[in-house]
Amino acid sequence: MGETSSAAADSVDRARSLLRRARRVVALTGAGVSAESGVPTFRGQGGLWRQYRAEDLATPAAFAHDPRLVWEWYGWRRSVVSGCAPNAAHAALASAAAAHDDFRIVTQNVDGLHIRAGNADVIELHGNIARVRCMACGAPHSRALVQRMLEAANPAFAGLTAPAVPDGDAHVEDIDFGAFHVPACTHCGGLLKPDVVFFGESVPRTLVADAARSLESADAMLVLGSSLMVYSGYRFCEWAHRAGKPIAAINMGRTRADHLLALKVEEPCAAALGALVERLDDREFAR
Ligand code: BV8
Ligand code: ZN
Repeated sequence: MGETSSAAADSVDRARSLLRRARRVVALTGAGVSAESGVPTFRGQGGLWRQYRAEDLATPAAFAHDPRLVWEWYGWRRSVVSGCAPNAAHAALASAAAAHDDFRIVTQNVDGLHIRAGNADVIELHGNIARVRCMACGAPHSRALVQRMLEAANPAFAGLTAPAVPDGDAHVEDIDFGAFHVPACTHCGGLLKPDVVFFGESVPRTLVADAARSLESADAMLVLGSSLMVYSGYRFCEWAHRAGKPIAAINMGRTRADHLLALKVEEPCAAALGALVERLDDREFAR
């Protein structure tokens, strides 16, 4: 177990006893789970939405206005994520989900690190930047195919990587993105977009229903590394609270659901989660 302060060790114990009584658990994760892998968060210190405007980069209107800029933005984020590895928090969650099929992970993250940590059936509410989808017919396209199409249509961009720099700004060579050709759907010629849910788009109903079913049969909910500022994540806490299910959070700083939490551990996810899940087997109901 990584070092956690004594007060935190005490709240980890309280979270552990809350979990000990739970037969089924749903864990909702956010950017804080990936922070220790080096993936930028959104609203905390150095957060992406503190440096960039989501309205310019992550809404349908932004994409309609300048698809090249949005492609560049997700290309940069993909290059940052591809240089990151899952951390101990992802590993702890993957082992808990592997050992207990009644331990379900629902994530707001689009970095794919839960999958890379071995958690195959994670529910990715907001999509995954490694995937690409057609805006018109919804047809999925493999990253590799799209990369080939991007480079064929944009020889000047071949192999372009936008290394992340400490101030979070992507310094790309001064290439004229105005000449950038956005790839078209191989089925209907529609516009291809990174397979993420833009602000203002709805989270796919099938994902919401799947997550809601898991929450309905759960006895407790964990919130891990999320400010819960985005309603599509926060509403699960409202549902859990209304159904009388206790919610424990591991999060540094305030969350939108602080008033709904049974308890909160203000420690980094990697250390606190390792401690929390190592005893999941002690549960009376553990198989
Ligand atoms: C919806 C993919 C119904 C994209 C994301 C029209 C335009 C604009 C907005 C709206 C709009 N219509 C409706 C909205 C509302 C909007 C919303 O809720 N806005 C909020 C901000 C007020 N919601 C939506 O648009 C959603 N759809 O409501 O559908 C609808 C449909 C049409 C019309 C009306 C309604 C869709 C939301 C999905 C948006 N896409 N991601 C991309 O990533 O590029 S969500 C976005 O926030 C992020 O991408 C991220 O996935 C998500 C959640 O953020 P967090 O994960 O919580 O991250 P954050 O940085 O905030 O917090 C991290 C926490 O961890 C911090 O507290 C930090 O202190 C802590 N921490 C850091 N390190 C650690 C740590 N804790 C522990 N350990 C550590 N080591
Ligand atoms: Zn299409």
